[in-house]
Amino acid sequence: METRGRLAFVAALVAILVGAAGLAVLWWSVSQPGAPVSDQVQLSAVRTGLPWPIALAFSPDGRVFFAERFTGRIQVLGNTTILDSTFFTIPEVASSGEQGLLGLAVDPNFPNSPYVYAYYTRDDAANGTVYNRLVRIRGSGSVGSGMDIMRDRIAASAIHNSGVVEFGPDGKLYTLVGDAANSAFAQDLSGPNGKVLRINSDGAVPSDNPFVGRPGADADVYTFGHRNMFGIAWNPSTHAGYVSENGPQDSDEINLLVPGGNYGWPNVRGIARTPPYLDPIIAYTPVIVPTNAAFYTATVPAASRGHLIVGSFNDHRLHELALTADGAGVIRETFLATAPDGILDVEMGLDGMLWLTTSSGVYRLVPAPASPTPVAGFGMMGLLALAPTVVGGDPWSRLLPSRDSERTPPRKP
Ligand SMILES: [Ca+2]
Repeated sequence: METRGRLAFVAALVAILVGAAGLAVLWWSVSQPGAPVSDQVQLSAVRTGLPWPIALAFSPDGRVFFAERFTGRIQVLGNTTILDSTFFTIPEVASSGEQGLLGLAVDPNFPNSPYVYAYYTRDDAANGTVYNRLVRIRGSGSVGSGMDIMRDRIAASAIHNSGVVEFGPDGKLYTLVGDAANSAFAQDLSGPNGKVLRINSDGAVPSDNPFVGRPGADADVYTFGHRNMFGIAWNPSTHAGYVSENGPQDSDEINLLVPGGNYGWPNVRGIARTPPYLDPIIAYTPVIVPTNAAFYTATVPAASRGHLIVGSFNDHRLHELALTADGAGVIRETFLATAPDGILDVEMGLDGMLWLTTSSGVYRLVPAPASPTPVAGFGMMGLLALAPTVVGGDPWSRLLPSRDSERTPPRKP
């Protein structure tokens, strides 16, 4: 009996140790940058070692364009046999703080309508000034042949330039413009700063823009009262639009766009319940530095379909938001994956996969291979199978400023 009791004690001890080891591996697994948070998908590197690929744009002809923030290059992604190539290089790109080549969009009818749109901070050294610009580059075969200015001399600053450009499901081009560190701009309808702009692809004002005909208003304005936005996404079913917005030391926001809506900056921020200002669907304190976003339409995980996926520069995670039926609230937040560094762009690719970029790489979220059968009830082998598969270091991030110099630098695990 004594021996049996001792054996039982040893067995119990072993079970506890195995359990503790299993939990330790679980903790290790989910706390590692690069470790997938969902066990059904994992990040797969498309390119690493790139100089700040800040924006992706998918052409209907299958090409994938990406913008390099500091070089001004708009690149076309190659494949295993074709090297990446340069489509166009924008000259005189300013590079202080949050400046640079910041946004990229391809015409939805490309190449029949052969335009690639970009937003950048121009270092106009000849005139001793710096400002933001929206331009379009005419495509001619595999290269761009020239650049037309769509919107010029948008006030710039070292911070709060925003700069994301994307076509909406209505075929209009949306441009996110930050307040250029002058918060009064955001409530001033006469100019583009602190606004979401909406224009036709040829630069004309859409006749149904909310401030058309209002004396003194900039007719390109779609929404106002914004601070510094790094992301926009549309629900593919309802066509509702959302922007991600960076607060100061508190109150990052995800906002549901309503034409003509006033999102409060600088008078209120976060969930303020102060009409006429529109509250975000979710606010974050402490801040996460939300970047670009996309509605998830991939097949795996099926439970994530239709959710709003938002990248975070600070915590490197894809935040997954399940929204209420009316799209105006968040039911729950989970995490779809963790990137090896701060996330910049987030897009659904034409291959049906979610793509993201960091300061040095382009990645796709792909279905994970089936895990081996878990052992000992703690799934250690399965968890080990989920260990980071992402390759490539990130030598650039340490050389670069925070996305928002008002803040402490983003946390690096
Ligand atoms: Ca707000």
